[in-house]
Amino acid sequence: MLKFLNRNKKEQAEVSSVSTEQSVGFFKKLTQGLTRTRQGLVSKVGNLILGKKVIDESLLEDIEEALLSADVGVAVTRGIIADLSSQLKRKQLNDGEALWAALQTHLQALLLPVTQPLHIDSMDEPYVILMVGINGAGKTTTIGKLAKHLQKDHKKVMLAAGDTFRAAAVEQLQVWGERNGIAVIANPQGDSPAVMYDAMQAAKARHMDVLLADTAGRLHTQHNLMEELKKVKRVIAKLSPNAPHEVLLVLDASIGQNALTQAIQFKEAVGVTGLVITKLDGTAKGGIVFAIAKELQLPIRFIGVGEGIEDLKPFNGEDFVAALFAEESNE
Ligand SMILES: Nc1nc2c(ncn2[C@@H]2O[C@H](COP(=O)(O)OP(=O)(O)OP(=O)(O)O)[C@@H](O)[C@H]2O)c(=O)[nH]1
Ligand SMILES: [Mg+2]
Repeated sequence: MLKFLNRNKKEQAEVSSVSTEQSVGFFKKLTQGLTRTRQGLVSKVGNLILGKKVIDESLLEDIEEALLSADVGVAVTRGIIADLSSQLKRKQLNDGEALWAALQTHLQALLLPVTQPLHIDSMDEPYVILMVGINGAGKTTTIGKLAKHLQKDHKKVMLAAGDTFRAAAVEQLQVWGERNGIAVIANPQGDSPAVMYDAMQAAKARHMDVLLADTAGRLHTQHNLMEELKKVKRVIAKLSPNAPHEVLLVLDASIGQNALTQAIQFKEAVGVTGLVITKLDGTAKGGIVFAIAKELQLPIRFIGVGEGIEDLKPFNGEDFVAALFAEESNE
């Protein structure tokens, strides 16, 4: 149905940012993963545009509603509509195709500043990545996927079982360790700072490139748990002054605007350096990525588009928007 609006879009995406066979598969997976958000946001907007002969303010109002219902957020939506409205006044949006293109351009521009892939370029051994976030956000799963991603990049990776609260947390991480064929440092008697101390020493002794540290899920309101996280950071820094090199906040996209609130609170409490947005598959609230980009101004390092080991993708705003606007495939 959106074919005329998407003319050349697929080809463009494949030429501009997707050149190798591997990245074609990547783009396909991303497109599939974003299906529900595309249906809730882009297809809705596309249908609105298709139904109108003239582009006018009332169409922009309908688009505004569609953006808001996909969790794009008030601030981003206002910005987009104000922009489109002024383009309309300047007679730059004469047809549906121009409006469609303007919307994509605006969305891509929003994601440009937060498209900053994780580069593990430190001379330190190991490069330490601390995973934080609320219960069930996807921290442990992301560690499992990230370990795979880093190993493909020829990095030697070790895991630290820093979630000492939940009964099955260590076993869950050990399963990911086995899947990746890598060591998991745990300490059934110790608290999280003690585990991290052991893991740092083990990773140094075995010349690991990267140490991925799991932590227990927590809310910013749980004072003792937030203090524990600060202590974990101090223990790591004592053994390696620049570490942790990255504090990755894992956010569940399916909780929509709540993810934004959590992120603001974690950022203030523990100094987040990057984001992972999980569960973009199976949610229609993927528009939250735009709100997060605008409000937090933190690099979005990776996105999760499934539960499998391959379902973590380095974030790229241009690809993300291209996948959102891609034609529905029947494959
Ligand atoms: N569909 C989908 N599910 C995901 C994704 N990431 C994680 N999950 C699922 O979300 C659930 C929670 O993931 P965990 O990794 O255990 O979350 P956690 O943040 O470690 O949770 P706690 O340890 O309890 O704080 C699991 O069932 C995962 O398989 C994703 O990108 N897509
Ligand atoms: Mg966990």
